[in-house]
Amino acid sequence: MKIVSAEFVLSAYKSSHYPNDDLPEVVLIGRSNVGKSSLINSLVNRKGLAKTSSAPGKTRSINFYRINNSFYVVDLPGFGYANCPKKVQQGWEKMIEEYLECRPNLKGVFIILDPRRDATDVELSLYAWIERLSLPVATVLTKTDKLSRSELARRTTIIKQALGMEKPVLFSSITGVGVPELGNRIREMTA
Ligand SMILES: Nc1nc2c(ncn2[C@@H]2O[C@H](COP(=O)(O)OP(=O)(O)OP(=O)(O)O)[C@@H](O)[C@H]2O)c(=O)[nH]1
Ligand SMILES: [Mg+2]
Repeated sequence: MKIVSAEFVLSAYKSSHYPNDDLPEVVLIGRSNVGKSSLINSLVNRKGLAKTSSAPGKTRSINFYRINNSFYVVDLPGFGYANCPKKVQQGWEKMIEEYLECRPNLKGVFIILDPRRDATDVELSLYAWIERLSLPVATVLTKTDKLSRSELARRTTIIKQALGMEKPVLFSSITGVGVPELGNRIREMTA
């Protein structure tokens, strides 16, 4: 996909704040620090468009990025951030739930995983939930630059089996591997 334009549009904390237009959206969901915001920057080749941090819990609102004036990529706060006060995490969960369940523009979900970590019950229930909502779903394994080729193949098989998913997109924000495939998957979902 050729990126002609990419812009941050707004941050939302509830549905009344979401963009008021009919463009299709895809959303990124995954653990805190897994690389969701970095993935947006790589996709559009713009360092710093989405704010990233080595400390988990950087993204705290639902952030809408409009690409090529034809679709949105939506960045969510990560879940499972250990040092996060319970009340704050519960607030994020409510926010994410409201978005996933009540957004007609939403055309597909990308679940982002770090292949070095096993998928947990949280990811499993996320898959089940998205299936219940009848939303198309794809998986992205990010930070693949951190693993050797053989280790990545081994870990990919384990995670695929645990989640029973289709072929994941193997991605790295550092090397740019997976950017074209991610673009293709987004285009399929938003077409
Ligand atoms: N080596 C490597 N590091 C990455 C990659 N993607 C992200 N990172 C690093 O991982 C850290 C977290 O990245 P973010 O993009 O902020 O992660 P996030 O999922 O948006 O985190 P939250 O906003 O807290 O949910 C940063 O230090 C990034 O530089 C990658 O593909 N490879
Ligand atoms: Mg983030």
